[in-house]
Amino acid sequence: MKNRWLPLTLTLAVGLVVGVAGARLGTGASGGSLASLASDRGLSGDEAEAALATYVAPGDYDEYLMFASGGHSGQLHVIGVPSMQLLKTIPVFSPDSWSGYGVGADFSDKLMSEGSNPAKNEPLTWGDTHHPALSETDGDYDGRFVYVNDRANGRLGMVDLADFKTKQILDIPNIQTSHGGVFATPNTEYVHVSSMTPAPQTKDGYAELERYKEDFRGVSTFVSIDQETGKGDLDKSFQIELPPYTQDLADAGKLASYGWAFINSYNTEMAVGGTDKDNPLEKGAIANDYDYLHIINWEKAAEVVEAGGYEMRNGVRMIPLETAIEEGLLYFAPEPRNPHGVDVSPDGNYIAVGGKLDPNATVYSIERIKKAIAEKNFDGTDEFGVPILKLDAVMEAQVELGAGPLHTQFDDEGNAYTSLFVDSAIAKWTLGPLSGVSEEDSFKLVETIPVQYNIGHLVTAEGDTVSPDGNYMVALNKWSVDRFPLVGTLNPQNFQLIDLNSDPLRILKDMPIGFGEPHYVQMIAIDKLQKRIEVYEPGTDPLTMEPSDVATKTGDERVERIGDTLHVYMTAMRSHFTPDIIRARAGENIALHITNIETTRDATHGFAIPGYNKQVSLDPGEVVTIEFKAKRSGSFAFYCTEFCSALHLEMQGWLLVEP
Ligand code: RUQ
Ligand code: CUA
Repeated sequence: MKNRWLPLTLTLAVGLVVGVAGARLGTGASGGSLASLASDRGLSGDEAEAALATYVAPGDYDEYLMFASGGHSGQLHVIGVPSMQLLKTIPVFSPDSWSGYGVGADFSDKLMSEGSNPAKNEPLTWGDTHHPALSETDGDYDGRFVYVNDRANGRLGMVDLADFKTKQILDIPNIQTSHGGVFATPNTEYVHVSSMTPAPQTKDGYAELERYKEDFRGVSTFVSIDQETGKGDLDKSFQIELPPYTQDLADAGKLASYGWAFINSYNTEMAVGGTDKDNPLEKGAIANDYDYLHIINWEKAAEVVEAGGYEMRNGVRMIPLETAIEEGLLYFAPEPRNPHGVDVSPDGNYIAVGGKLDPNATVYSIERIKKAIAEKNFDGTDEFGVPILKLDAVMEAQVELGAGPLHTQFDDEGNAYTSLFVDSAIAKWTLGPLSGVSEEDSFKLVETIPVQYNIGHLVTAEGDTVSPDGNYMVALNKWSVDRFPLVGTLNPQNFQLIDLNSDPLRILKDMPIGFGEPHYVQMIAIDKLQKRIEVYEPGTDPLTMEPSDVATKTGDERVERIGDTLHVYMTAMRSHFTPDIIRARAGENIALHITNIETTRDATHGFAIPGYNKQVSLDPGEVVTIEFKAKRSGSFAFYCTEFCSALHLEMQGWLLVEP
């Protein structure tokens, strides 16, 4: 889709900036023409044009939203495009005191502890979000849910896009770390998470590194998604055991390749590091010329599981490696050593692998893969018995792009865009005839655009769907070097907005990312977010979105002592908590059930108690329970933390804990 604004603003901006049109701004502070404003600000014509192309007027909305992982901040960030403004941070694995997540609201504490398997872990209060995956219907983003993995602990978080809150943290059995293996299948039947470093599949989770080949295994997990709630259901999920290679980036087949999944691997050498200084892990792991693209038939795997072809392992159905091989669920294709991204073209025909150590994008086609499988066109097996498809038989093309190709995204015109980490650039190249490109133009490098600096991922508008929009691309750069003022020794990273409708490509805007290390991002058209609500139905438990058992209506406020717990049923309304004086005895358990009875958008209250490390956010209609032990006696002034009204400062009360 070509952009609506472009022809207009282009003419306007160029015209105005060069002073041809001579139009005047009515009442701007400068009072001058756009041309003199641009020159006063020291902007070139191109820069002034870029400013107009990304400007979202006050009160207007962006066309797209990006969901950006926040790396080891453990959060997800919502960013508008083209304005590149941060709209919101959604806490997933790490506490956030603004929203009260993990510092008081019972539902968030419950969530975090559900995702912390005490048999396996310390209580986890942070995570490393890497790869968000928006839910899909027919291969298109549908705006219902977004999922993101925890690289550090192999967990999956789910955010409901009705209220942009985390609703589930799922601890995935049999894997320890997870990296890029996250994707939603085209109808969100499953969200996939695979292990990164293989984990011992022994009873106690311990194995000697000499037994790496015997005891360690990679695992591909298909988390079954409840279509109503968006939650993963481990009982309906399944895993596939994989050889102990490092399984890395992954993508779902779509349309032509529906039902298939693709995972890159490295360290098929199974190097484990150690004291041999002549053979450190990073050297041992690059010895082979080829690693293996894992080709998984998940649709068939689901049938095999239903037919009983699994064993139970730590509460989840696991297809053993031998079964996966016997049933034809798993094949390998050679890929140039230590590749990085694997990305499926919008039509599902091509699978592009980023070389990382190889200057090429290697392109496979699903047509060739299916044919080679049918004809058993194998080059033997790996040492675990997985059939290896002949490279010649499955490879469609190699396109030389530059140094360090990582990830690939797509537009609506048969083009692919691959990030080049070493070159700090993006290469635009063409797909093949099956994506509507003429034979003679197929698989050609079109142009390269430098970015600042060290790009990891990149994202195009709706770029992982069956129908990308084109329009915009964002480079997610790891280093910003001198792009921003020095603000200490830990520097922001740099998102760069690129105009896909210009020829050659051009950078429109830099956005400093000073709130985490973003890894991957997905970009969705804002009008697809149909599920969003303004306020909760009065008395809603945000975790279930159902009426809460402890919701309180006006006039129903009360205090009840049940067992050794003091239950306080409280309402919050501008500008009063009812009751506002609570008497408790030292050592008593307290459960404050607070209902925000407001029905107006934005009428959020907070509730904080000094000395008890409790702060919650109560959005309109929301019910939150705060549970704690009144360990210390004292007269504690609790208060509303949101400036909600003219009498916000008067919105306070007392917790009197008698000695
Ligand atoms: S991959 S370090 Cu997404 Cu390029 Cu994670
Ligand atoms: Cu309620 Cu401030």
